[in-house]
Amino acid sequence: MITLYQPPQTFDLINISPFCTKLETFLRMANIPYQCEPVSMKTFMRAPNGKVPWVEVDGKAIPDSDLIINYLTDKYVVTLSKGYSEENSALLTATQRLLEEHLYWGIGYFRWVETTNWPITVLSIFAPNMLGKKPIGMLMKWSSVKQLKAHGLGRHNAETILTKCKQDLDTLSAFLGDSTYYLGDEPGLADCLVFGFLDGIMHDPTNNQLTKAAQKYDNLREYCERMGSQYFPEVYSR
Ligand SMILES: N[C@@H](CCC(=O)N[C@@H](CS)C(=O)NCC(=O)O)C(=O)O
Repeated sequence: MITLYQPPQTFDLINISPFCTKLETFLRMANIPYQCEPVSMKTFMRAPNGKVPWVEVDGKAIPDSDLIINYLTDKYVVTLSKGYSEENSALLTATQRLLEEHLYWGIGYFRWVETTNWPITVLSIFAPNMLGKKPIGMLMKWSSVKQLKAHGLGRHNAETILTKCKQDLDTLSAFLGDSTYYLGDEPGLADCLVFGFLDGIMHDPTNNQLTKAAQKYDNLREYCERMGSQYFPEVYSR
């Protein structure tokens, strides 16, 4: 059985980490059995790259949502990306870079920096009964500010960052159009990715400016509800 190490499900979010939601959506879409292990400070020491998610499978610890998906795709002969044309595969890569290398940092900025609600983000990361959340949370906020500055996006003001993030949302919305799924009529790997990020933005417990901006895109909001109801009914039937 695969053990998936990630933050626990909290509030209305599937997971505070979009990479974890992406991976868990993949596991469910591909019908791969797994068990979740909510990450604690003790287990986090075992994270191979110092990041979530990671999995233990076949006696190995594997980090990185993409590496894990590739490993499991080979192991279980998953066909979720097999039907994509060359053009759609290219679109998937471009969308992945947009989400993981740009919009992700916007999510972080509005969760940790722009809002006074950032302690709520801390509550979404750890199990409710975990001790020492406050100092660890402050350390995580400090680290997020530092990483955002290093990335570069965090050097702009909130208005500019929001404008840049809205360009990403415009792009996702235009690609999705009125399709049921991101790259066609059938659910596929691209949906694990896009849904992972949209759930994190739409249901961010800090209800920040980016969340409010995203909720104005009817097709993205409806897509998120559709995917959530299909793959995470226990969270979306709230
Ligand atoms: N490329 C990795 C990215 C994972 C990642 O950035 N995880 C974040 C949470 S969303 C993390 O663990 N950050 C902790 C840190 O940077 O200290 C993947 O696809 O899994």
